[in-house]
Amino acid sequence: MTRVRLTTVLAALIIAGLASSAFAEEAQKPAAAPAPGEILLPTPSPRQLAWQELEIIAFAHFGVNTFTNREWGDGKEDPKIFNPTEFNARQWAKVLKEGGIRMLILTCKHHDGFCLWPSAYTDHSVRSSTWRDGKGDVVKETGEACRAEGLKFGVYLSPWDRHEKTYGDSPKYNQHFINQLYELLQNYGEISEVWFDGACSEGPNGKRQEYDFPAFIAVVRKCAPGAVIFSDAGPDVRWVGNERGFAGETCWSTIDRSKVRIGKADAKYLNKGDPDAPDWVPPECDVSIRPGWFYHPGQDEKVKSLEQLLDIYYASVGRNGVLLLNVPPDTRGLIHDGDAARLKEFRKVLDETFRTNLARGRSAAATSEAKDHPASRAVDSSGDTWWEAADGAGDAALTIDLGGPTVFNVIMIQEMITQGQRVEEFQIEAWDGTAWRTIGKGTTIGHKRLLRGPETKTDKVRLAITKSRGAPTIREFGLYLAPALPGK
Ligand code: FUL
Repeated sequence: MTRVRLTTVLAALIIAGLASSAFAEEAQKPAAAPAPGEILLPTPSPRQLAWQELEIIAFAHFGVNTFTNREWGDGKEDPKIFNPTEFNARQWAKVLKEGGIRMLILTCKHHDGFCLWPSAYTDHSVRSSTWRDGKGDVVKETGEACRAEGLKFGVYLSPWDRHEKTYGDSPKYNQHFINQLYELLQNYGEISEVWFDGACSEGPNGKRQEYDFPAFIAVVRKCAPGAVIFSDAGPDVRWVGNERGFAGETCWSTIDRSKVRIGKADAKYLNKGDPDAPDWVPPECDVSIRPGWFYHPGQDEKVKSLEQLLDIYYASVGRNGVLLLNVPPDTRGLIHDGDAARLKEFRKVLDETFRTNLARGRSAAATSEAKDHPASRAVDSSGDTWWEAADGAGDAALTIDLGGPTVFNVIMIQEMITQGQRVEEFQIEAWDGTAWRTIGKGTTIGHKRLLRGPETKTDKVRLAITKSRGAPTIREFGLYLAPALPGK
């Protein structure tokens, strides 16, 4: 929590529901009541901050569906069909690393119940497959490959299990799921994210399974305290409300978790977040590089274009989210050449775009400055420092003198989110020699806000924050010149 003095909003708006929490184990210590004219803003935990810095992470959907050419298996698949001919997790990790991706989340068990590790709690796993005479372990090799290439490793364990016969007998299946969680979290090195899908159904007994999410979360906290937990309702990171990879134009890192039901979430609420809510649960934007989540040979020509990937990047990372891009391995157990080549192109454009911050080290001035947080801190390329307007200044501007005519077409703004998310409305102006001309407008900023536009040539740029909960904090401000895309 961070305290801010208000000038533009009423304290009562924010403080409502502060202590509410969907999961008791996560409940925050009650904060001291704010002084009149002050509000308390939620702030991220260290594990949430580390996750947000990753910016682009990957999903690998791999399992029996890869071999049946389906998206959802029914649990009746013969495990023998799982037989990748050239399985090489190191190739996945290398391709992803070259794409600038910082973590890989593997579908250790999808809805069909087939386990990519030799679980002691079911026969429906790699142990019963043809692959390596049943002696292989995809989770082990993938975790090791990630570590060898410097990637973090995360696990997707589907609560919905269409194979397991105890599914629907709620207490029994919850214990089964917990047993499998323990296996994954205790035997495969450091796990940095655990992904809980909300899908739910009836089991063979005709009863609907009731998942014990608080118990699942407690196991993760115990075995992998550094891991962020994903679900519709967090507790650490939330679904963005669509599978297209787009966060809302307005995107708050906060939601009220007690209002979100996992598997039945209000997608619009998750897409935008909720400025008046008590829980810091930023959005993770999942999308596949192909139409399907699993590999289908018929989709080899349907890998997303460079333009589509860039649109997704600007609408996810550029709107305060983390991009979770699915790159599904094929029946050989390799990432297909087409997907690998596209990732390389994508990375090349991002590297070229963000190599040189044209505002870096330029002279900066602000309408007001808090002690120790002068305007220059917004252009010093340090992630640890920030410009902050003087206490209570909810309407503030930062002006950068570029030292001569400068051309750019991408603007980057970051708030110092350790201080909470504050900015509600801003505009960017360029000096045209006689007056300030507005070249971009937006609402929230959060960890990162990117605006793309036509090329602007100017020698002075101003970030005017027109509405904010307390004094705005700007960690970094950047101007970039993105290259023209091939063929454009
Ligand atoms: C969904 C699942 O049903 C899809 O198969 C996929 O795993 C996606 C990421 O989540 O809810």
